Parts: sequence; C-alpha cells; structure tokens
Amino acid sequence: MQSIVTAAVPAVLKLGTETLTTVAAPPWWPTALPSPDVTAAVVGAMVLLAALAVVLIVRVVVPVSVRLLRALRRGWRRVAPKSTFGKVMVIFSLLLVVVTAPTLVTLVDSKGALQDVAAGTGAIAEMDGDAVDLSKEATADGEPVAGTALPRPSPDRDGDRLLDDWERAGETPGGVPLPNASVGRKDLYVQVLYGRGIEPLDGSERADLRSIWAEMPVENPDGSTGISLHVVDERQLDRSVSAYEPDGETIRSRYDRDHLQGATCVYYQTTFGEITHPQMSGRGALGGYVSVVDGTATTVNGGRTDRVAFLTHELLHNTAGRVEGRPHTESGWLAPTYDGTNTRLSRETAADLEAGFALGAYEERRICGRT
Ligand SMILES: [Ca+2]
Ligand SMILES: [Ca+2]
Repeated sequence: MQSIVTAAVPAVLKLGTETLTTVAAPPWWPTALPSPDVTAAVVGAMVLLAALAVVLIVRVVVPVSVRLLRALRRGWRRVAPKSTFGKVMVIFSLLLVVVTAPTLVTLVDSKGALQDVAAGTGAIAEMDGDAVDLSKEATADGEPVAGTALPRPSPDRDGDRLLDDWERAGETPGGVPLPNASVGRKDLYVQVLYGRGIEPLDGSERADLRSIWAEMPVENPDGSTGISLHVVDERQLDRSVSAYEPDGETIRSRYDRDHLQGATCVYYQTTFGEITHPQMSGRGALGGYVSVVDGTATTVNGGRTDRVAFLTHELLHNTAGRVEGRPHTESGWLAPTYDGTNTRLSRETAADLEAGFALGAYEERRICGRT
C-alpha cells in the first residue's frame, strides 16, 4: 500500500484533534470590514431570526412545557403514596438510583470499555490527539490483542530493542544495516518515505534531528546522554500521500513491509505526506514503529522547520509509549501542542526512554511476530 487517499472525506466525528501548529488567524477571519450593504443585510437577517425565535418560544416552547409539567404533576398524584413517609421513601429511592448509577454501569461494563474512555484511553480517546494507541485496539478481524507485556528482547544492554550482537556486528542476522550502532547507547534508525511532491529533508533538517535527539537528557549504560538518531533510508514514493485525519488503521497500514525489506521492527518508518486537517500535523503509533507526518510543514519556527519538530514528537510517541499512563505530557516535546518553544524532554519521558523503548502489544504480536 503506497498511499493514503482519504483527503476528500473530512471526518464527521471530531472529538478535538491535536493542535500542533499555532494557527495565526482562523481561515474564516475577514481580511477587511464588509460593505454597509452587507452589514445591513446581516443585521436584518439577525433581527428576523430573533423575531422568529421569540414567536417559537411563545407559541410552542412555553405551551408544551406547561402541558408537560401538568402531565408530570397528574402522574405523580396518581402513583405517589398517600402518606408523607411514603413520598419521602420514593424520593429517597430515586436519589439512591442517581447516586449509585456510575457504580452499576461499571459493574455491567465488564470489559472496562467505558472506564477506558473515562481514563483517557480506548477508542474514543484514540481520536483525541495524534497518538494512536494500537495496543488496546481490536485487530482488523475483531479479535482483541492481549495486552500482557512480553519479556524484552535480550541481551539488549541499552534498551533500544536492538540486540547487543546485532549492534556489535553493525547489522542484523538478516543483513539489515545498523551503521554506527553502539551497544551501550540508544540508537534510533528511521526510514523516511516521501509522498510525491514532498521535499526531502535537507542537510540542516537532518542535522537538527540528530542534535535534538543527541541532546535529550536520557542516560545510557556507557555513561553518555542522548539518543543517536540515524536517518538510514529515504525513499520517494511514486504516489501522493494525503490524509485529512489519519486514523489508527491508516497509520497501521503505513508500516510498509515492501519498503522495509526485512527491516520490520528494526527501523522506525515515517511517511511524509500532506495532512490537510488544519490542526493536525502528524500521528504516530503509541509504542510502535510507524508514523505519518505533514511533510509540507517546512515553516521555520524556533530555529527549525515544523516538520522536524513534528517528526520528533511522533518518534517520541513510538519510543516512549505512554508516559505515566498518558499519551501526552503537559509540557515539552510530548505536549499536545507545539509552539516552537516547548522543545524540552520531560524528566518522566526521559525515565521511560532510559527504561527501554516501548512497544505495544499489537506491534509485538501482530507486526513483529513475537509470542
Ligand atoms: Ca541495543
Ligand atoms: Ca544501541
């Protein structure tokens, strides 16, 4: 699969997608004051609408409400106990039902789906932000993937999920190159796919990416700090890649084995395409190997292009997974919004990375084939 073709289908259900770019002015904002004729027409229409609303309230809403209240009163007289004690007991029982309803819902909701939503996880929250938590999602055939963590690959001294032997050899047993790998320092190998019309990363963007990751306050077993990011493979696709609001399935399908050629679950893969949603700039699997980034975001902000910052954010979703149980942190690189200045790695995120790169259950079992 080489392209995402969902550009013409804006999502109907939008539960607040992440704002990664600061929109200077809403696109509907008028550039000049309207003419007096237009102003008069707008004011006239508003007066007319207000008059209609008044008529509606007086002729429909008020009579219906009065009738409803009378019906309720008649109903209450018919069913209410005669004694005062009886009436108090009925009211008390109703209050009890209201108070205990959340507990009853929890007991009935045996799979915990509603709790997941309330806690900020699950399918609904998955749309609320650019992070895609595939670890809790059902697979395409509806079979849920068990979330029990598997033992980490071993021996992997630095926790970058690349085995010590591979890093010493500079390649995997399957021959996937790992140039300049270090056994005691975390390495992050990234393959970048460019949709048609997207400018490849230039030299300064590449240097920015390397220094952003190298300067992260993540401690390594060899005593160094930071992560070595290697843009190890770049490919131009022969089709355009465009999406309005890429969902979990779209992201999942972007981990393209054809281009990885054996590097599945070794290289992180990002696709630079065009994301047409005005407030979304990328999405990445939460604890996974794949992301989609708006490659048209080449505006320089805070000394670096926005797309370099967006790719960093998505790669952090990939490698850190949840931080203290949440996809985003309040500030820093993993904050839900980017303003060009929040380029700091939170202590909690650094600790997660030091403990080893994360991987979701879906990726581990269905993509990487671990059991
Ligand atoms: Ca390693
Ligand atoms: Ca390493």
